[in-house]
Amino acid sequence: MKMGFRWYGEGNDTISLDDIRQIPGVETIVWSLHHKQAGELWEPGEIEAEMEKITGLSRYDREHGITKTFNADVVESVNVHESIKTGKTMLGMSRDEALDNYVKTIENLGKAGVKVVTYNFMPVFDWLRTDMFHPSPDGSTALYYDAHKVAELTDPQKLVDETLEGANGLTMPGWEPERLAHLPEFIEAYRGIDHDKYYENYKVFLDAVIPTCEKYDVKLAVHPDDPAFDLFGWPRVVSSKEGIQRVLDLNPSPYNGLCLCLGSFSSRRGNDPVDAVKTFMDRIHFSHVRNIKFLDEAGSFSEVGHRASEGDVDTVGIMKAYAEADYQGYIRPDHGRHLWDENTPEHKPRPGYGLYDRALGIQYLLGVWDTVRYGK
Ligand code: DNO
Ligand code: MN
Repeated sequence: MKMGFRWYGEGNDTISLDDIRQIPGVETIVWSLHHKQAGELWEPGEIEAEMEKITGLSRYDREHGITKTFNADVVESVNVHESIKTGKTMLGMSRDEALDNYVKTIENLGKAGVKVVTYNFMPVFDWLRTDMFHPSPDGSTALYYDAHKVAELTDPQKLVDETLEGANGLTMPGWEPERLAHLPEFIEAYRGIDHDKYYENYKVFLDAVIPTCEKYDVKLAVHPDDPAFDLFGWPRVVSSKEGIQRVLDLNPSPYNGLCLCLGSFSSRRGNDPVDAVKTFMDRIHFSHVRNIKFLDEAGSFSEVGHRASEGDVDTVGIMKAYAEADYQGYIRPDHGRHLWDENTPEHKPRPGYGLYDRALGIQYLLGVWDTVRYGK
Protein backbone atom coordinates (compact mmCIF):
# COMPACT_ATOMS: atom_id res chain seq x y z
CA MET A 1 0.00 0.00 0.00
CA LYS A 2 1.16 3.50 -0.71
CA MET A 3 -0.22 6.33 1.42
CA GLY A 4 -1.11 9.53 -0.41
CA PHE A 5 -2.11 13.11 0.29
CA ARG A 6 -4.13 15.32 -2.04
CA TRP A 7 -2.43 18.54 -3.04
CA TYR A 8 -4.05 21.32 -5.07
CA GLY A 9 -0.85 22.82 -6.44
CA GLU A 10 1.35 25.80 -5.70
CA GLY A 11 -0.62 28.99 -5.18
CA ASN A 12 -3.86 27.02 -5.21
CA ASP A 13 -3.41 25.17 -1.91
CA THR A 14 -2.91 26.67 1.53
CA ILE A 15 -0.69 23.68 2.35
CA SER A 16 2.84 23.28 0.95
CA LEU A 17 4.71 20.19 -0.16
CA ASP A 18 7.14 20.87 2.69
CA ASP A 19 4.22 20.68 5.16
CA ILE A 20 3.20 17.33 3.71
CA ARG A 21 6.79 16.03 3.81
CA GLN A 22 6.61 16.07 7.61
CA ILE A 23 3.60 13.74 7.82
CA PRO A 24 5.06 10.29 8.51
CA GLY A 25 4.15 7.71 5.89
CA VAL A 26 3.15 9.86 2.92
CA GLU A 27 4.73 8.62 -0.31
CA THR A 28 2.34 9.78 -3.01
CA ILE A 29 1.09 13.24 -3.89
CA VAL A 30 -2.36 13.02 -5.43
CA TRP A 31 -2.54 15.86 -7.94
CA SER A 32 -4.36 17.39 -10.85
CA LEU A 33 -4.08 20.32 -13.23
CA HIS A 34 -6.70 22.34 -11.46
CA HIS A 35 -6.88 25.10 -14.04
CA LYS A 36 -8.15 22.64 -16.64
CA GLN A 37 -11.85 22.52 -17.41
CA ALA A 38 -13.54 19.17 -18.08
CA GLY A 39 -13.03 18.24 -21.73
CA GLU A 40 -9.72 20.07 -22.16
CA LEU A 41 -6.58 18.32 -23.35
CA TRP A 42 -3.69 18.10 -20.86
CA GLU A 43 -0.47 18.90 -22.75
CA PRO A 44 2.77 16.98 -22.07
CA GLY A 45 4.68 20.12 -21.04
CA GLU A 46 2.24 21.15 -18.33
CA ILE A 47 1.99 17.58 -17.01
CA GLU A 48 5.75 17.26 -16.75
CA ALA A 49 6.16 20.66 -15.06
CA GLU A 50 3.66 19.75 -12.34
CA MET A 51 5.16 16.29 -11.82
CA GLU A 52 8.64 17.73 -11.53
CA LYS A 53 7.48 20.07 -8.78
CA ILE A 54 6.05 17.11 -6.87
CA THR A 55 8.87 14.63 -7.31
CA GLY A 56 11.75 17.09 -7.03
CA LEU A 57 13.17 19.22 -4.24
CA SER A 58 13.10 23.01 -4.11
CA ARG A 59 16.18 25.15 -3.63
CA TYR A 60 15.01 25.77 -0.06
CA ASP A 61 14.88 22.00 0.53
CA ARG A 62 18.37 21.45 -0.82
CA GLU A 63 19.79 24.30 1.22
CA HIS A 64 18.20 22.91 4.38
CA GLY A 65 19.27 19.33 3.89
CA ILE A 66 15.74 18.12 3.18
CA THR A 67 15.88 14.95 1.11
CA LYS A 68 12.50 13.26 1.36
CA THR A 69 10.72 13.11 -2.02
CA PHE A 70 7.31 11.98 -3.30
CA ASN A 71 6.01 10.07 -6.27
CA ALA A 72 3.33 11.64 -8.50
CA ASP A 73 1.70 8.34 -9.49
CA VAL A 74 -1.94 9.33 -8.92
CA VAL A 75 -4.04 11.98 -10.63
CA GLU A 76 -7.36 13.03 -9.08
CA SER A 77 -9.21 13.95 -11.23
CA VAL A 78 -9.40 14.16 -14.96
CA ASN A 79 -13.00 15.32 -15.05
CA VAL A 80 -15.44 13.95 -17.60
CA HIS A 81 -17.17 16.45 -19.87
CA GLU A 82 -20.96 16.62 -19.67
CA SER A 83 -21.22 15.69 -23.38
CA ILE A 84 -19.78 12.25 -22.55
CA LYS A 85 -22.20 11.74 -19.67
CA THR A 86 -25.28 12.88 -21.58
CA GLY A 87 -24.21 11.64 -25.03
CA LYS A 88 -25.12 15.07 -26.46
CA THR A 89 -23.12 18.02 -27.69
CA MET A 90 -22.80 20.31 -24.68
CA LEU A 91 -21.27 23.75 -24.28
CA GLY A 92 -20.12 23.58 -27.87
CA MET A 93 -18.28 20.28 -27.53
CA SER A 94 -19.36 17.00 -29.11
CA ARG A 95 -19.03 13.69 -27.31
CA ASP A 96 -16.43 12.50 -29.84
CA GLU A 97 -14.28 15.57 -29.37
CA ALA A 98 -14.44 15.23 -25.58
CA LEU A 99 -13.60 11.51 -25.77
CA ASP A 100 -10.70 12.24 -28.07
CA ASN A 101 -9.25 14.76 -25.62
CA TYR A 102 -9.72 12.33 -22.72
CA VAL A 103 -7.92 9.54 -24.58
CA LYS A 104 -5.02 11.81 -25.54
CA THR A 105 -4.79 13.10 -21.97
CA ILE A 106 -4.51 9.50 -20.69
CA GLU A 107 -1.79 8.84 -23.26
CA ASN A 108 0.12 11.95 -22.18
CA LEU A 109 -0.22 11.05 -18.50
CA GLY A 110 0.88 7.46 -19.15
CA LYS A 111 3.95 8.58 -21.08
CA ALA A 112 4.86 10.85 -18.16
CA GLY A 113 4.68 7.88 -15.75
CA VAL A 114 1.28 8.34 -14.08
CA LYS A 115 -0.12 5.04 -12.81
CA VAL A 116 -3.72 5.84 -11.76
CA VAL A 117 -6.26 8.34 -13.06
CA THR A 118 -9.31 9.01 -10.89
CA TYR A 119 -12.59 10.45 -12.16
CA ASN A 120 -16.25 10.43 -11.25
CA PHE A 121 -19.32 9.91 -13.37
CA MET A 122 -21.81 12.00 -11.41
CA PRO A 123 -24.24 14.17 -13.36
CA VAL A 124 -23.48 17.91 -13.17
CA PHE A 125 -22.02 18.17 -9.65
CA ASP A 126 -19.08 16.54 -7.91
CA TRP A 127 -19.46 15.88 -4.15
CA LEU A 128 -22.26 17.80 -2.53
CA ARG A 129 -22.72 19.16 1.00
CA THR A 130 -25.03 21.73 2.54
CA ASP A 131 -22.46 23.20 4.92
CA MET A 132 -18.71 23.52 4.43
CA PHE A 133 -17.77 24.58 7.97
CA HIS A 134 -20.37 23.06 10.25
CA PRO A 135 -19.51 23.40 13.96
CA SER A 136 -18.87 20.03 15.65
CA PRO A 137 -19.42 19.55 19.42
CA ASP A 138 -15.64 19.69 20.07
CA GLY A 139 -15.17 23.13 18.46
CA SER A 140 -13.79 21.90 15.14
CA THR A 141 -15.76 22.28 11.91
CA ALA A 142 -16.62 19.69 9.30
CA LEU A 143 -18.36 19.11 5.98
CA TYR A 144 -22.03 18.46 6.63
CA TYR A 145 -25.03 17.17 4.72
CA ASP A 146 -28.52 18.17 5.81
CA ALA A 147 -30.93 15.79 4.07
CA HIS A 148 -33.98 17.89 5.00
CA LYS A 149 -32.48 20.98 3.42
CA VAL A 150 -31.78 19.15 0.15
CA ALA A 151 -35.25 17.55 0.13
CA GLU A 152 -36.81 21.00 0.35
CA LEU A 153 -34.67 22.45 -2.43
CA THR A 154 -36.52 22.63 -5.71
CA ASP A 155 -33.90 24.73 -7.50
CA PRO A 156 -30.32 23.38 -7.55
CA GLN A 157 -29.14 26.89 -8.41
CA LYS A 158 -29.58 27.92 -4.77
CA LEU A 159 -27.25 25.15 -3.68
CA VAL A 160 -24.69 26.15 -6.29
CA ASP A 161 -24.72 29.75 -5.05
CA GLU A 162 -24.31 28.69 -1.43
CA THR A 163 -21.59 26.16 -2.19
CA LEU A 164 -19.55 28.66 -4.17
CA GLU A 165 -19.94 31.21 -1.40
CA GLY A 166 -18.66 28.64 1.12
CA ALA A 167 -15.55 27.87 -0.92
CA ASN A 168 -13.56 30.82 0.46
CA GLY A 169 -12.59 31.88 -3.04
CA LEU A 170 -10.66 28.66 -3.65
CA THR A 171 -11.35 26.43 -6.65
CA MET A 172 -13.32 23.29 -5.97
CA PRO A 173 -13.20 20.58 -8.64
CA GLY A 174 -16.64 19.90 -10.04
CA TRP A 175 -17.84 23.31 -8.84
CA GLU A 176 -16.31 25.55 -11.50
CA PRO A 177 -18.37 28.77 -11.66
CA GLU A 178 -17.78 29.01 -15.45
CA ARG A 179 -19.27 25.57 -15.98
CA LEU A 180 -22.10 25.91 -13.50
CA ALA A 181 -23.19 29.12 -15.21
CA HIS A 182 -24.70 26.67 -17.72
CA LEU A 183 -26.85 24.88 -15.14
CA PRO A 184 -30.14 25.41 -17.07
CA GLU A 185 -28.60 23.72 -20.15
CA PHE A 186 -27.53 20.77 -18.01
CA ILE A 187 -30.98 20.44 -16.49
CA GLU A 188 -32.45 20.37 -19.99
CA ALA A 189 -29.89 17.85 -21.29
CA TYR A 190 -30.51 15.37 -18.48
CA ARG A 191 -34.26 15.33 -19.06
CA GLY A 192 -35.23 11.79 -20.08
CA ILE A 193 -31.88 10.20 -19.20
CA ASP A 194 -32.63 7.34 -16.84
CA HIS A 195 -30.21 4.95 -15.13
CA ASP A 196 -30.14 2.48 -18.02
CA LYS A 197 -29.40 5.17 -20.58
CA TYR A 198 -26.71 6.54 -18.27
CA TYR A 199 -25.02 3.12 -18.05
CA GLU A 200 -25.09 3.01 -21.86
CA ASN A 201 -23.33 6.36 -22.08
CA TYR A 202 -20.90 5.16 -19.44
CA LYS A 203 -20.03 2.11 -21.55
CA VAL A 204 -19.28 4.32 -24.56
CA PHE A 205 -16.82 6.24 -22.36
CA LEU A 206 -15.09 3.12 -20.99
CA ASP A 207 -14.83 1.41 -24.37
CA ALA A 208 -13.25 4.53 -25.85
CA VAL A 209 -10.72 5.07 -23.06
CA ILE A 210 -9.74 1.64 -21.71
CA PRO A 211 -7.65 0.46 -24.72
CA THR A 212 -5.39 3.50 -24.25
CA CYS A 213 -5.23 2.82 -20.50
CA GLU A 214 -4.05 -0.71 -21.27
CA LYS A 215 -1.52 0.47 -23.84
CA TYR A 216 0.08 3.06 -21.55
CA ASP A 217 -0.44 1.18 -18.27
CA VAL A 218 -2.71 3.76 -16.66
CA LYS A 219 -5.37 2.39 -14.33
CA LEU A 220 -8.69 4.16 -14.49
CA ALA A 221 -10.40 4.55 -11.11
CA VAL A 222 -13.96 5.75 -10.62
CA HIS A 223 -14.90 7.54 -7.41
CA PRO A 224 -18.35 6.59 -6.04
CA ASP A 225 -21.15 9.12 -6.06
CA ASP A 226 -21.03 11.45 -3.09
CA PRO A 227 -23.52 11.26 -1.49
CA ALA A 228 -24.34 7.84 -2.87
CA PHE A 229 -27.91 8.37 -4.05
CA ASP A 230 -29.78 10.26 -6.78
CA LEU A 231 -30.19 14.01 -6.43
CA PHE A 232 -32.54 16.39 -8.25
CA GLY A 233 -33.89 13.49 -10.31
CA TRP A 234 -30.56 12.91 -12.09
CA PRO A 235 -29.29 9.34 -12.38
CA ARG A 236 -26.34 8.30 -10.24
CA VAL A 237 -24.96 4.86 -11.03
CA VAL A 238 -21.91 4.35 -8.75
CA SER A 239 -23.87 4.38 -5.50
CA SER A 240 -24.25 0.78 -4.34
CA LYS A 241 -22.51 -2.58 -4.51
CA GLU A 242 -24.75 -3.62 -7.42
CA GLY A 243 -24.12 -0.34 -9.23
CA ILE A 244 -20.36 -0.70 -8.85
CA GLN A 245 -20.48 -4.29 -10.09
CA ARG A 246 -22.44 -3.17 -13.13
CA VAL A 247 -19.86 -0.49 -13.92
CA LEU A 248 -17.04 -3.03 -13.64
CA ASP A 249 -18.95 -5.39 -15.92
CA LEU A 250 -19.44 -2.69 -18.57
CA ASN A 251 -15.81 -3.27 -19.50
CA PRO A 252 -14.10 -6.27 -17.88
CA SER A 253 -10.54 -5.00 -18.29
CA PRO A 254 -8.65 -4.77 -14.98
CA TYR A 255 -7.81 -1.23 -16.07
CA ASN A 256 -11.48 -0.37 -15.51
CA GLY A 257 -11.29 -0.08 -11.72
CA LEU A 258 -12.16 1.86 -8.61
CA CYS A 259 -11.09 4.73 -6.47
CA LEU A 260 -13.16 3.26 -3.67
CA CYS A 261 -14.10 6.18 -1.43
CA LEU A 262 -15.51 4.52 1.68
CA GLY A 263 -16.89 7.72 3.20
CA SER A 264 -18.91 8.43 0.06
CA PHE A 265 -20.00 4.82 -0.33
CA SER A 266 -21.16 4.69 3.30
CA SER A 267 -23.43 7.72 2.91
CA ARG A 268 -26.05 5.36 1.49
CA ARG A 269 -27.76 3.47 4.30
CA GLY A 270 -27.23 -0.26 4.00
CA ASN A 271 -23.95 -0.06 2.05
CA ASP A 272 -21.26 -2.09 3.81
CA PRO A 273 -17.79 -0.61 3.23
CA VAL A 274 -15.78 -3.56 4.59
CA ASP A 275 -17.70 -5.95 2.38
CA ALA A 276 -17.09 -3.64 -0.62
CA VAL A 277 -13.33 -3.64 0.02
CA LYS A 278 -13.26 -7.44 0.20
CA THR A 279 -15.55 -7.90 -2.81
CA PHE A 280 -13.81 -5.50 -5.17
CA MET A 281 -10.21 -5.88 -3.94
CA ASP A 282 -8.86 -6.92 -7.35
CA ARG A 283 -10.26 -3.85 -9.04
CA ILE A 284 -9.39 -1.26 -6.36
CA HIS A 285 -6.52 0.88 -7.63
CA PHE A 286 -6.95 3.72 -5.17
CA SER A 287 -9.04 4.24 -2.05
CA HIS A 288 -10.21 7.11 0.16
CA VAL A 289 -10.70 6.10 3.78
CA ARG A 290 -12.68 8.39 6.08
CA ASN A 291 -15.55 8.43 8.52
CA ILE A 292 -19.04 9.95 8.65
CA LYS A 293 -21.69 10.02 11.37
CA PHE A 294 -25.38 9.79 10.58
CA LEU A 295 -27.47 12.32 12.45
CA ASP A 296 -31.08 11.45 11.71
CA GLU A 297 -33.39 9.01 9.97
CA ALA A 298 -33.48 11.17 6.85
CA GLY A 299 -29.77 10.44 6.29
CA SER A 300 -28.19 13.74 7.31
CA PHE A 301 -24.56 13.26 8.22
CA SER A 302 -21.45 15.04 9.39
CA GLU A 303 -17.90 14.12 8.53
CA VAL A 304 -15.97 13.18 11.66
CA GLY A 305 -12.44 12.15 12.67
CA HIS A 306 -11.04 8.99 11.08
CA ARG A 307 -11.23 6.85 14.24
CA ALA A 308 -13.89 4.14 13.81
CA SER A 309 -15.69 4.96 17.07
CA GLU A 310 -16.16 8.60 16.01
CA GLY A 311 -18.78 7.69 13.42
CA ASP A 312 -20.55 4.97 11.46
CA VAL A 313 -17.77 3.82 9.11
CA ASP A 314 -15.68 0.89 10.30
CA THR A 315 -12.31 2.35 9.36
CA VAL A 316 -10.52 -0.36 11.37
CA GLY A 317 -12.33 -3.13 9.48
CA ILE A 318 -11.49 -1.40 6.20
CA MET A 319 -7.77 -1.08 6.92
CA LYS A 320 -7.66 -4.60 8.33
CA ALA A 321 -9.19 -5.94 5.10
CA TYR A 322 -6.60 -4.04 3.03
CA ALA A 323 -3.73 -5.17 5.23
CA GLU A 324 -4.79 -8.82 5.27
CA ALA A 325 -4.88 -8.80 1.47
CA ASP A 326 -1.53 -6.97 1.34
CA TYR A 327 -3.21 -4.38 -0.90
CA GLN A 328 -0.71 -2.94 -3.37
CA GLY A 329 -2.63 0.16 -4.47
CA TYR A 330 -2.84 3.71 -3.17
CA ILE A 331 -4.81 5.07 -0.20
CA ARG A 332 -5.46 8.57 1.04
CA PRO A 333 -7.36 9.94 4.04
CA ASP A 334 -9.77 12.05 1.96
CA HIS A 335 -11.42 14.96 3.76
CA GLY A 336 -10.64 16.20 7.20
CA ARG A 337 -12.22 18.53 9.71
CA HIS A 338 -10.76 21.96 10.37
CA LEU A 339 -8.89 22.18 13.64
CA TRP A 340 -6.94 24.55 15.87
CA ASP A 341 -5.64 27.60 14.00
CA GLU A 342 -7.34 26.46 10.80
CA ASN A 343 -10.62 27.15 12.43
CA THR A 344 -10.60 30.94 12.67
CA PRO A 345 -12.39 33.65 10.69
CA GLU A 346 -9.02 34.98 9.38
CA HIS A 347 -7.66 31.66 8.24
CA LYS A 348 -10.04 29.38 6.39
CA PRO A 349 -8.65 26.55 4.33
CA ARG A 350 -10.27 24.85 1.36
CA PRO A 351 -13.47 23.12 2.52
CA GLY A 352 -12.65 19.56 3.54
CA TYR A 353 -8.93 19.89 2.93
CA GLY A 354 -7.22 21.19 6.03
CA LEU A 355 -3.83 19.86 7.05
CA TYR A 356 -4.14 18.64 10.62
CA ASP A 357 -7.08 16.29 10.56
CA ARG A 358 -5.86 14.55 7.43
CA ALA A 359 -2.40 14.16 9.02
CA LEU A 360 -4.00 12.68 12.16
CA GLY A 361 -6.16 10.41 10.02
CA ILE A 362 -3.14 9.03 8.19
CA GLN A 363 -1.50 8.06 11.46
CA TYR A 364 -4.63 6.22 12.57
CA LEU A 365 -4.98 4.36 9.26
CA LEU A 366 -1.29 3.43 9.25
CA GLY A 367 -1.61 2.27 12.86
CA VAL A 368 -4.16 -0.34 11.86
CA TRP A 369 -2.18 -1.30 8.77
CA ASP A 370 1.07 -1.73 10.75
CA THR A 371 -0.66 -3.71 13.49
CA VAL A 372 -1.93 -6.25 11.00
CA ARG A 373 1.20 -6.34 8.83
CA TYR A 374 3.80 -6.32 11.64
CA GLY A 375 5.93 -9.41 11.51
CA LYS A 376 4.33 -10.82 8.36
C1 DNO B 1 -13.89 14.98 -2.68
C2 DNO B 1 -13.29 14.02 -3.58
C3 DNO B 1 -14.03 14.01 -4.89
C4 DNO B 1 -13.25 13.27 -5.94
C5 DNO B 1 -13.92 13.25 -7.28
C6 DNO B 1 -13.22 12.31 -8.21
O1 DNO B 1 -13.24 15.60 -1.96
O2 DNO B 1 -13.18 12.78 -3.00
O3 DNO B 1 -14.20 15.33 -5.28
O4 DNO B 1 -12.02 13.89 -6.14
O5 DNO B 1 -15.25 12.90 -7.18
O6 DNO B 1 -13.49 12.70 -9.50
MN1 MN C 1 -13.51 10.64 -1.71
